[in-house]
Amino acid sequence: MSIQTLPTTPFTGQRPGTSGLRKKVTVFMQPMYLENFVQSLLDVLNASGADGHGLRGQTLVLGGDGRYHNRVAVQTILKLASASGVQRVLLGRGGILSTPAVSAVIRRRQAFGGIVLSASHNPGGPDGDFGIKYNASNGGPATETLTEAVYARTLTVSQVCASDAPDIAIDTLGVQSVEQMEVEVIDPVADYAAVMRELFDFDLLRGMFARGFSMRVDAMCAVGGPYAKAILEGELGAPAGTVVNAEPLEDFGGLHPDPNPVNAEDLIAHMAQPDAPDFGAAMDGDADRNMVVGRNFVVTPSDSLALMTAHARLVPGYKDGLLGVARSMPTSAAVDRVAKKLGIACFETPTGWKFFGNLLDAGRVTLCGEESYGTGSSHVREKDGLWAILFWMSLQGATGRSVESLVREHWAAYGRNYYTRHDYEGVAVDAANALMAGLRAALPGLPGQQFGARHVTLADDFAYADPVDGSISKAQGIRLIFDDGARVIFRLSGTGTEGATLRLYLERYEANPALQDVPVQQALQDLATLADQVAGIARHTGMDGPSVAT
Ligand code: G16
Repeated sequence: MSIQTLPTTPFTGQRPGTSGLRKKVTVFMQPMYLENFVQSLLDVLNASGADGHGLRGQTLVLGGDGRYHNRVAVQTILKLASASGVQRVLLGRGGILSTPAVSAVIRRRQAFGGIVLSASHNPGGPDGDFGIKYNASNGGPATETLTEAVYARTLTVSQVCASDAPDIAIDTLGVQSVEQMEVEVIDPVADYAAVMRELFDFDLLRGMFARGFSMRVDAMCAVGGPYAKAILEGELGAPAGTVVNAEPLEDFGGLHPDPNPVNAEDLIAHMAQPDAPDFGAAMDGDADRNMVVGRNFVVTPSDSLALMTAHARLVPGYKDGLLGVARSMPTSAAVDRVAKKLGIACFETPTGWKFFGNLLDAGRVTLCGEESYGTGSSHVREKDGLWAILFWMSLQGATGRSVESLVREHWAAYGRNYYTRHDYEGVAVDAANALMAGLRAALPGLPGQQFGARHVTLADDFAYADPVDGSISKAQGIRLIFDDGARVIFRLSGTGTEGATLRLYLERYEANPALQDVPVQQALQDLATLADQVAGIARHTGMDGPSVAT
């Protein structure tokens, strides 16, 4: 075994997006593509490490969502890490670790950081997507400062250092080595399950299943399966078969592992049947997203965050109340109303879980959430699908109420924020950029303009000043806010791998309980029309409607 130095030349386009570097598998499989990116990351970490020691003597966590190329990439990364002075790698067995589990392991084992192999909810398989991201010692996604430094390094990287050691046995628990570096293959579930036991009343949940509480969790053939099976069926006594699509497959069984009503249609269909279980839920590819479903009743992620905030004290881990809450800008303002009533701070951040990290670290917030089916708390520094499922199960156990009645009670108390997201997928990049540029140019003329019964009170390109480190993030999405509180938001997705995806977020508030049961798309139709009027969506995209409306 020895360390080899291999010459390389930079690839363009290795700038991480909303959550890491995501590309087609075929792109990642090009010789040196992954190596260049990982070498750049290791170089930056070596330059930035504490005490000037960089990665020397440090522990990294490594694992992924099990998608195609995961197992090969793990071996490649181990060989590069060993050449970079890393002392120890904690590797999930089989190369498997969910995103929240990576975060939990980093925190519990006080690792230097972790590498997550995932393209999240993006489809997998040889023709699908692959991805890689770095999480720091707080367990959370790397800051923009770090990802920009890595990107800069990818533009100049000229050599890769790697061990020529043989592959290790990633399916066998225990300690092996690559050169001087120890690799401990760990149980991917153990650390994560320990965190869940600290937060939830497992006896209460066990009692619910013992009394016949029924549940269907769709793991979408992705990494959440082993976690949900071990905790729900193994530890809490849920009947076998409660977790479906539980085995992680390299191509997610052909599913699009994005837990929304469109892609998790099988779960929605089950929950609409007369004998539907009490509670339904789904998770995405790397198990950080969640969708909560009652009997024939889907909970929007924004409402989920608002309800969790309102009832948090019912869950043992949050019995002393919340320090504050945070939501991404396009997430509905439902949680703002709850925070106001509770007298706690509510922060509005750009899209991307990384923006919550500083607030959580500084003890300014306890719960966070996003419209993109993500909720999480200070227990880790990622959103967490199974945690959200256990939280909602706990709320049902503590109140004896169904998902639907909890949500309807919430609307009656706080009002309803009707909310939808329209995705225009596969738009030509130039057309999407032209649409956004047109909107930006129109911003100064919009405040005060009248659209039907509403007029615009604020029109801007959202900028965020991090209240902890003062960093400024500009151009995070166009907001139109109206005098009745309605909002229309436009931004381009930062997680896709083909063309551009325009996201249009529509929201309006309804205080009157008698008017809270209108079908969502109908309730927001006038705002969709207004959005097209202002941005020329059909004109720019050539599409007469969204590809997905959730
Ligand atoms: C990632 C980020 C989330 C973000 C989401 C949507 O989720 O972690 O914070 O809300 O992307 O991003 P976009 O609208 O740019 O596509 P995930 O689950 O893909 O890692």
